[in-house]
Amino acid sequence: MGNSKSSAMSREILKDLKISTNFSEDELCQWYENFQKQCPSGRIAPDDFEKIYERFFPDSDATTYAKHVFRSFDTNDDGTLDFKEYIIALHMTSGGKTERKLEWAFSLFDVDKNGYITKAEVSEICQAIFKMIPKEDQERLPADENTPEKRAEKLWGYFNKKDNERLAEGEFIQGVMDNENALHLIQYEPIK
Ligand SMILES: [Ca+2]
Ligand SMILES: [Ca+2]
Repeated sequence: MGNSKSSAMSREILKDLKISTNFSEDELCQWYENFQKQCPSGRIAPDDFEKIYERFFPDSDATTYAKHVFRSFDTNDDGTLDFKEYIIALHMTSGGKTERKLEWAFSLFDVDKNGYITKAEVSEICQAIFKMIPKEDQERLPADENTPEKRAEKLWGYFNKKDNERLAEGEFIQGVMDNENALHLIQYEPIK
């Protein structure tokens, strides 16, 4: 910071990202260029992030969900997203690997970042996800999934835990992999 070289990506970060994401150097440089253009300060603030979500999901209330997604991407907890966090986020949420997406989903549900998911955290994220579903789609949901409370109850049920127990990452991933229905409950996309 305070250095005019801020427009170039450091070799260290480039090397780091190549290893952790398998994106090519060309891809990373292209993304970096776009990132710099859209975000000259080099940091995405929570407000900017929420605006992006609002633009993408005009028919739903995306703010709460956007806040949680932001928190899950802000791995160093400094209240902004830098280029590295942005690319890791892109890597985790796009592309094919289900397990990688589930690792991210775990961090989304682990609201207080203590490495475990509680039933209260499941409820909180189910509320946020529910608001992402457009009103008319909400009305078409199955009777046992048409409120955030019912969805949280149903999702928690797949993990075979008591209400006061907590879920580790491996248990969360396994539970979702074993139950196709759990997979759709952790997302906001309309079903089929
Ligand atoms: Ca950060
Ligand atoms: Ca937690």
